[in-house]
Amino acid sequence: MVKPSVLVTRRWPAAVEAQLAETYNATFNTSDVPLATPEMRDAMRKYDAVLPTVTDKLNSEVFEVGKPQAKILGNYGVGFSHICERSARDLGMTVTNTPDVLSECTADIAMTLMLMVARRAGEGEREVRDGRWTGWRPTHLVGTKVSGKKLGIIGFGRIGQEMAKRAHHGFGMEILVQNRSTVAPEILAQCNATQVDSVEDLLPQCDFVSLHCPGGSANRHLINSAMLDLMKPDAFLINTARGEVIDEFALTQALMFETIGGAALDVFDGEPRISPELMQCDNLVMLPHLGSATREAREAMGFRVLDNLADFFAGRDPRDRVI
Ligand code: 8YV
Repeated sequence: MVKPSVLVTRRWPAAVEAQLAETYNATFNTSDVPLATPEMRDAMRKYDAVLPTVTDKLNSEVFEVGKPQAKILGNYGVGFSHICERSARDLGMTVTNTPDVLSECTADIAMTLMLMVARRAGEGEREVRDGRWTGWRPTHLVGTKVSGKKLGIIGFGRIGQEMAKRAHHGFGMEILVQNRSTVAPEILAQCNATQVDSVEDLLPQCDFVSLHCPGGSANRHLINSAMLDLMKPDAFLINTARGEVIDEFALTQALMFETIGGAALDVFDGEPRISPELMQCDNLVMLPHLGSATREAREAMGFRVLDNLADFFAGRDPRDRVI
């Protein structure tokens, strides 16, 4: 049997690339530079499967190729708001993602960000490296205690639940949850969490708010200036979900006028571009989209894509089919 042809749009961990090369007629983007729209359209016409990541903007234009050769998009990552869902559906394409295997590591990064912003770790590191540290004093870089505080989690899927476990069992935090559907009582009970009806209900009550909902048009600017106004003046906002969930202009205002305590972001609207105004905010911690960036998670994500491809090419419904 001829091996199906697959295009891998970015470099993946070596062990996964080796497996892909063995199983498929695989083409790798050895330059690791994101494909431009015309190249992505060519890929749709040419390969049986295209394996994109968050850096591939698969908007409706990319799908305007008549009858594509590609029947499956095996996305490397759990979020897929970079793929135009309607176009993929209209063309009858299958889209899969890689849930579960990155939940713990992404929650670890959310915890990292929460601790860093509360304890002013970014400011401290910048001070030490700049040679500005003049020594210990009782009033130096005094932050906010995390243990025992109230954490609001927006989006209580797999990553949100992992965050709740860490915060509740590790740091004795009280957990409030907002989720689009009702969360099963036994899931809430694992962290003694309480579900509230809306984001508006959640925000005024919390010392920390962590975003774990999907991106895309449904949640674009979910956190806007009206929502930021509902937060306590000393509360912190953490985002490891998608950049578009926050109105970054409104966040910049809130940080500059100190209407909230601070923010910590792993994702940005239009990343890797970051607005110069956001860069100026000292009460902000920023990481370059590191949520799933561990050897373990990145390999597991790749092998999960391989599982999905194996199912698809064997005529089975892939376990992680999202479209
Ligand atoms: C991935 C992520 O590394 O899985 C996701 O949705 O945000 C990241 O952790 C990235 O999206 C890879 O495509």
